[in-house]
Amino acid sequence: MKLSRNLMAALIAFILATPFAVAQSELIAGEITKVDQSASKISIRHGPIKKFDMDGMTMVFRVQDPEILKKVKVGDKVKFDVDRVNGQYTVTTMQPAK
Ligand SMILES: [Cu+2]
Repeated sequence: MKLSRNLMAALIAFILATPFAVAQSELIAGEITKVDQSASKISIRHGPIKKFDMDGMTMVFRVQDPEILKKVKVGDKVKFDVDRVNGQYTVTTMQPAK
């Protein structure tokens, strides 16, 4: 009885902690260096991207939604998230950095 209660407590702690860990590592810091509306591409000088084991660099990303490109301009500091879509690094969300 005591063991299963401890197990339950551990499980609950794990479940509660997990979304926070994900949320914290989610967004990447970056600065826009080029916006290409017609190709739906954007160049970003970005910080480290842990999930792709990537250091900071400037590189070109696809964007999932072209609307993202209308809200940013060269020089903007942003927070964004990236996924691999059909083998291409693709920006899925972007917001102004505070
Ligand atoms: Cu990169």
